[in-house]
Amino acid sequence: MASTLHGGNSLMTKTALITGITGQDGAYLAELLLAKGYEVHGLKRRSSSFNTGRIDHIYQDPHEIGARLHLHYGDMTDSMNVTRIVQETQPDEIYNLAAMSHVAVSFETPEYTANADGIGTLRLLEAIRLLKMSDKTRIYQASTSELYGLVQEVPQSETTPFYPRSPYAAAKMYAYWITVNYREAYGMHASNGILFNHESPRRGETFVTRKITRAVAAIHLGLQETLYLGNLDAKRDWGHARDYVEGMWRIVQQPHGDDFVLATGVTQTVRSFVELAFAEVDVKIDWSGEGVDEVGRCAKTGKTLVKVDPRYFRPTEVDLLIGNPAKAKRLLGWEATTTLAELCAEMVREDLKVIAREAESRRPDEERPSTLYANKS
Ligand code: NDP
Ligand code: GDR
Repeated sequence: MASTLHGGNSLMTKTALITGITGQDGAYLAELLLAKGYEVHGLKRRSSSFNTGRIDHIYQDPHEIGARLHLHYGDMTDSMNVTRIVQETQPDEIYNLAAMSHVAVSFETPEYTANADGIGTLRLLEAIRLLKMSDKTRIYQASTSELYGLVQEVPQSETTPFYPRSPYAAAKMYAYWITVNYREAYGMHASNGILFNHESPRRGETFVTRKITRAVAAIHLGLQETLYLGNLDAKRDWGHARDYVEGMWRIVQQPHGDDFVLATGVTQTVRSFVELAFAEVDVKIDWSGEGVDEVGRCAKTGKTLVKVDPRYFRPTEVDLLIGNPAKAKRLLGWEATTTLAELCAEMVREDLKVIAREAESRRPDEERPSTLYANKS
C-alpha cells in the first residue's frame, strides 16, 4: 500500500531522496521506504567500478512502468548538483546519509571530510530554502555519537555536551548545528538522529566489527593467519542497522523537527566483540600481554590469532560511548531489538558465506592477492 503525504488525505505517493543510498544505512532505508510504498530517489557517486552492490537486489529497471527506485549521479561537494537533484525530485523527505564516514580516515582527509560531511549538509538545507520547499520537505540529518567524543557524562543523551575528537566529528558537529539552525531560523522540519554505532552484514569492511567478523571467517576457513587491530579497550554501544533506519523514519514522521538519540544502552569493548565473534566458530580466545604487546591466542591450540598494531591507533580516541535512548522510546516508540550477541552471530554467519564464495570464485591456479584478507583500517 502506498504511503500518503504527511497528515493529508492525498492519495499521492510520498517521495524520498536518500543521499548515501549505496552505503550500509542507505540500503536498509531504501528497502524500508520501498516496502512502505514510497518513491525513492538515491544520490550515488560516479565510481570507476560498480558501487551499488548493497542495493542491486532492489534495483528496478527505470524503463519498467511503475519503477519506484531511481538513482542520480551526484556528490555532496557539488552545490549545483545537489540543488538540481532536490529540484527535480521534489522530495517530501530527505535523508542525508552521505558522508565520508570513517573516523580514522578523516584524520587523513580532514578538508574533504569537512566539505562532504559538514558543508554538504548545508548545501542540502540551502537547496530546500532557496527552492522555497521548506513547507513541503522534511530533512533528516545523520548525526552521530562521535559528537560526544571525550567523555562528559554517561550514558549520553540529547542534553550531553559535545566534545568532538576527530575531523569527522568536527564536521558532523557543524552539520548538527546547521540543521538545528535552519529549523529555528526558517521553521524547517529538520531533525538530527544522534545514532550510536550500528552494524550489519552490510557494514563497510574497514569498520572494526566487520573487519573482525571477516577475519574470523577467513581464519576459520584457513585463508588468514592473524587479525591485527588497534585499540582493544574502546567501548561502543553497538546495534543493528535495520533497527536504526526504522528509527530514522519515525523521527521524520514526528509533527515537528527534533533531535533524538538512537542507541541500545549497552556498551562493550572491542576486545569483547573479538571474543564473541571467535566464539561463533567455537574458538575461545585467551589474552596475554599489555598495550601494543597484547595478543589473543586460541585457548585450545595456543596459536596467536589477534595482535595489536599501533598503526590502527587514532591520534585522539573516543574511549566510551553508551547511549540513553529514553526520549526515542517515549516519543517514537522506538527500541533496539537486536542484542550484540545476535548481531555478531549474524555477521559471522554471513561472512562465512561471503568469504567462502570469494575463495570459490578464484581460479584454483590463481595466486591469492596478498591484500585480500590483509588487515585494512
Ligand atoms: P557508509 O560509509 O556505509 O555509507 C556512506 C554513503 O555516503 C555511501 O553511499 C557513500 O558512497 C556516500 N558518500 C560518501 N561521500 C560522498 C559524497 N561526497 N557525495 C555523495 N555521497 C557520498 O555509512 P553508513 O551507512 O554506515 O552511515 C550512514 C550515515 O550515518 C553517514 O553519514 C555516517 O556518518 C552516519 N552515521 C553512521 C553510524 C554507523 O554506525 N553506521 C552511526 C552514526 C552516524 P559510496 O558507496 O560511493 O562510498
Ligand atoms: P567508529 O567505528 O570510529 O566508532 O565510527 P569503527 O568501527 O571504525 O571503530 C570503533 C572502535 O574500534 C577501534 N578499533 C578499530 N577500528 C577500526 N576501524 N579498525 C581497527 O583495526 C580497529 N582496532 C580498534 C577504534 O579505535 C574505535 O575506538 C563509526 C562510524 O560508522 C561513524 O561514521 C559513526 O559516526 C560512528 O561509528 C558512530
